[in-house]
Amino acid sequence: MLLAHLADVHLGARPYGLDVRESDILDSFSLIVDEILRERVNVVLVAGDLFDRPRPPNRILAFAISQIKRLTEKGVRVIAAHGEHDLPGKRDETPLTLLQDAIEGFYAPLPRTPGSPVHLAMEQVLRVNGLTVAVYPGAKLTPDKSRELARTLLPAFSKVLEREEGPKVLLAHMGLEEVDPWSPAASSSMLPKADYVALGHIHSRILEEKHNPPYAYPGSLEPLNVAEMRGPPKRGGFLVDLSGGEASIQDLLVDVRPFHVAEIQVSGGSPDVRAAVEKILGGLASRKGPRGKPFVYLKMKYDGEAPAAELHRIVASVSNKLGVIAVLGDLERIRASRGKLRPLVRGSHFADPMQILVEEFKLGRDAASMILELKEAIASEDYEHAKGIILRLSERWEVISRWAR
Ligand SMILES: [Mn+2]
Repeated sequence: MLLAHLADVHLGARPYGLDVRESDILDSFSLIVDEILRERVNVVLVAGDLFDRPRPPNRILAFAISQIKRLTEKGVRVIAAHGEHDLPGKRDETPLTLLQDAIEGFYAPLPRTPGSPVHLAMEQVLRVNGLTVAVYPGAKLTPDKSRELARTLLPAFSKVLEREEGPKVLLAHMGLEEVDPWSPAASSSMLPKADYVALGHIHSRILEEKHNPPYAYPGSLEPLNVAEMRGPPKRGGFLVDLSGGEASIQDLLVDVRPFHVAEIQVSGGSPDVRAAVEKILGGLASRKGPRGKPFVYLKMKYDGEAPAAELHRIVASVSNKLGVIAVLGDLERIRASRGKLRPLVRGSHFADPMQILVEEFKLGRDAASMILELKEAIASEDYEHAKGIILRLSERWEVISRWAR
């Protein structure tokens, strides 16, 4: 019994508003499907956030269908848990339940009827190709409610899994206390006895092979923001062999576009900026990978008169010339003689709302991303979801205001 474990693929995401980064994510998914087919995997587990949003563009849905069918048509079974990004706030079909109805061999169970935890757990347990998979139901809940759900549901899963013969796994999109300081739903000691626990939600790569049961987070398939660009560039999933007594776990990796975070400090006019940007990007341009040009996130401290739009133009033109994909992600204006000025993010043609919230409103990135999520929810008239975010924000407000620098 060979499993592939993926999570946090975020099909449809467009980091920094770049078409090329949206395509990178799709290409990486298709490459990992190649790997899965090559390895002759029996079952693929996707631990949530297959999609970046609950109503993905139709072309993204079409892409997902075609890739999943490459697997199911070869007899590979694919089981997905729901992540918060896959869940519309209102009562509605999710993209995963649509795929389940459309593709034979793809499963994404969600509870249909309310019932006791054990009844619910039973409904969420699948038996596929000789493997028992308990699929933790995704739900948009406040942190308190999600902890409450985990407290009742995880023991119920334990009971149901105890009765099963053969290899068994838990598939869940959930933060654990050991690895998630922000909104953990449970601790690793609450995990049911299983041969492997396939998790998603945390975007960094974590493997706790010695824990009983062993659990892992593959991390996001592609870095979705600058925070995810830090750390080792290993991206992909895990290959889990359950043929022996215990899980034997290996990396199942894809080469992604090389990515770098570069910081420069420049003073003077446009020619000085151009020279400095040419120097730093020139040094990185040669670091191509199998996936081509590197992606560079540039942070600039600038002491000079050139307007932000001009700085963005310089970065764009130098990147073109040198064959890199670079964005001026952070711009901080400094003036040596008169101390720090407020960063000028207005008037830039690259108006990153995240940057505005962080730089202008001095919010932490987590708070900023919740506010952006709230904006999206309201724009898509997803008031249930909006309500959930407001509750989360209000519960965390003290923490958030302490984060403000
Ligand atoms: Mn995610």
